[in-house]
Amino acid sequence: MSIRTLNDRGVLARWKQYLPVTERTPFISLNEGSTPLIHSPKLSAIIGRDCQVFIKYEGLNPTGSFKDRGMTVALSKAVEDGAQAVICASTGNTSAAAAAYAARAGITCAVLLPAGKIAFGKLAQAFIYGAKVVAIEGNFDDALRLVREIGETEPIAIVNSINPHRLQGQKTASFEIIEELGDAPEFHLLPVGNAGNISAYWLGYDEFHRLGKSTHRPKMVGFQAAGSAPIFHNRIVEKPETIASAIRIGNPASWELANTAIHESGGAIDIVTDEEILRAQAWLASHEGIFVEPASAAGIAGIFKSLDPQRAHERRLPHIPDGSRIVCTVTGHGLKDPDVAKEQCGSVIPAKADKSEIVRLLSK
Ligand code: AN7
Repeated sequence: MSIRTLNDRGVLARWKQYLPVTERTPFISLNEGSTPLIHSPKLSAIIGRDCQVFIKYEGLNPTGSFKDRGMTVALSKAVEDGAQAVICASTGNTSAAAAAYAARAGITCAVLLPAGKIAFGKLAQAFIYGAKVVAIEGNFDDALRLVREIGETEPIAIVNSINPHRLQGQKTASFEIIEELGDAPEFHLLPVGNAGNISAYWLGYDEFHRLGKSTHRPKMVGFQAAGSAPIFHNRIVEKPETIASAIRIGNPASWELANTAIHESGGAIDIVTDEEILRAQAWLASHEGIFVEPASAAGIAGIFKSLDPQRAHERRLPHIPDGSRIVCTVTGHGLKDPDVAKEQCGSVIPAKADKSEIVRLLSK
């Protein structure tokens, strides 16, 4: 088997005809993408009326989040253009992906992180992949502003989603979904932070629809954390707060593109509270065996919110017709943020190393 064949599953190899690939583009890849689309019988039953819910499990990408899809394209193009170094601001996952793909490319990576606000697993990744990790006094929005300023004067390529190659790579998730379902779903639900991903999915759905590969485009429904919901409130949030640190963003870079996706598709932007996010995270793990980080559970929390009669007056999710297919992207792996899982659900049963005591305790 040739090495080429072994590496033919990455985003660039699989979807190159839809990506900005030239003869000179190196494929900086870790075989990202092609993630599982998992049917959720329990969520389908909870919604009822013949609706089917599918989970796009992006936590199974090489660095544990959807960011790898965009980063393989961004790093490949940066290397093609002769870059020696890349930089990004991040709430954690972008920095993990940038650091890994920069390591793969053999170039330098610098990441600007809001000090004290990065989940432990993501920080560990930036360290071990060998990035220069700068913790700034400020939030993600401050870090992104600084990255833009540094990019203006320094010889370093920005790999945040303001780099259009990122969204190009991320749109391939829509292609995979259409290929697997045989058509686009009726609804697509996902968390929204810097708003690149909802914009990228819309690009992908739109592109495949225009190519005749789907009969329609889904309604795009984004969920922000209640304390970090600039698009929902239509104003910048100066001090965003949420336990879902990945989406603790007050001034999203792709705000306009996300609004286009939402309005053109007939979708919506809604909010979920930290409590709803944590409940959905624990539910998904304990009922479907899918462990995601808190931010990634926002779409699942949105499904539960949409079914709560007490909240009917405040929700924005459009009516879901009978027989709809609903895809919910869960964006990052649960092991990214072990501390939250431990704090929420970490209770042990203390016991002596004694069989009968253990059996007695377990039968309680
Ligand atoms: C798990 O890593 O912005 O709306 O700097 O890590 O495309 O920003 C992460 C975002 C959802 C939101 N879920 O996606 C970063 C960063 C997870 C994430 C989002 C992020 P966008």
